[in-house]
Amino acid sequence: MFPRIRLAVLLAIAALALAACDSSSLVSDASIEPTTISPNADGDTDVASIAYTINRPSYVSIYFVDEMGEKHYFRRERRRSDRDYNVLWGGVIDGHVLPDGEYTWVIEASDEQGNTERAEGAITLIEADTNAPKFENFAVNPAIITPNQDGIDDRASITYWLTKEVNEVQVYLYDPTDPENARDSEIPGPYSPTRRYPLLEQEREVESTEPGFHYYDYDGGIDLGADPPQDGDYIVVVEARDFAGNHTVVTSTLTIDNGGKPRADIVQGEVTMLDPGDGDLNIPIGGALVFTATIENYGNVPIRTAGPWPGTEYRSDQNYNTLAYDHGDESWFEQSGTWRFALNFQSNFGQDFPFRYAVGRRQDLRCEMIDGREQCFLDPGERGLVYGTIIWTGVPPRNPFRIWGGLLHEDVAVFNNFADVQEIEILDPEQ
Ligand SMILES: [Ca+2]
Ligand SMILES: [Ca+2]
Ligand SMILES: [Ca+2]
Repeated sequence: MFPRIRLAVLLAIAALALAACDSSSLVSDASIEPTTISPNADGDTDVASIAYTINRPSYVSIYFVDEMGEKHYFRRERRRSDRDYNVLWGGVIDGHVLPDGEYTWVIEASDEQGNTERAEGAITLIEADTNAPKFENFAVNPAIITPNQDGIDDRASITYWLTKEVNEVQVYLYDPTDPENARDSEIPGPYSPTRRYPLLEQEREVESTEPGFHYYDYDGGIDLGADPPQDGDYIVVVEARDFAGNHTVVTSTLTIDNGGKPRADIVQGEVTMLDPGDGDLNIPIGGALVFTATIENYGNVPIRTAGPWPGTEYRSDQNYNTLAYDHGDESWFEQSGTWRFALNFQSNFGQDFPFRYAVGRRQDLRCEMIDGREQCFLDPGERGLVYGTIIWTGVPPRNPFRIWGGLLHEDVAVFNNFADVQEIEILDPEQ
């Protein structure tokens, strides 16, 4: 008797449960508030609050149907567990504010069995700011850079005119072949790479978010001491989002080649100097000081150099600039990014490091024509031999005096300054 009653009760409960299940909707209590919004970032009814309840685990889409019947998806088939939801919507779909008009909002839920239910209502958009920011005259120049501080194509300029004030601007490079940047198909909306190389705008009066002309000077970060991104093809991205939520992206390409921090030294810091007449460091007026040194490129990128060439003779009243004039060779003047070995001395009241030389003989270097000019490089791992002669035409104000070597990276740094300091004396036979 008892078991039979129990079975009947159980069956009744099961039937009730099934009935309840069938009759309870997937989505309930859906609403949007307010039903008119003005998405223009003026702080007044810019966003609507969308509330709804999911009663069984479902895939939920939220979209807006315009007067032409076109669907604009805000959420698409997102997996949702059973609970209450509340989300804000400011009129933005895929980075663009929808234009003014009457829309039908739809919240659509589908369960695992393929049952689909909808809740819907009306929302009106007025005074919508659909004026997306624009980057006019966006340009990346040149398209290939060699960020290695040799003064040739070390930097790219990225320029554009921003048409309106925005909330946020981002400018960055990314490597499209980097697995870290693989597109996640689960994440909707604009592609957003994970590993970025952000660019900083030059300091200037106009903030990056203000309308007007903007200029980024990109050197791979090398002047700040960072190693540039490894050689390869990169995508340059500039993106902005205005206060209403309009999002604009422009892209271009930039190739990095031979990028890296140049590194070179005077080998063992050694500079051999002597009076070739008798091998000491006492030099009669009109006599010579000869020197030799070896330079090694121990970095990963070529270093650029220029004459005067090893073997060049300087008078002590000359310097590399006067020699450049005398020889009519403008590559001998100071040049940004050029490496030269040089001698400097105490009480030298002229040009700093007046006696400059290429960091090797021609046979130590690789020379090629670039933009119509011959350029010479000491390649990574190579050594260059430097030697030369200084004829002392007079007695310096300080005598005896110290003289030493240095490795100049012109307009960047002096390396190995005070290498092998030695004291020499100029002898005046009249005294
Ligand atoms: Ca508003
Ligand atoms: Ca370069
Ligand atoms: Ca001597």
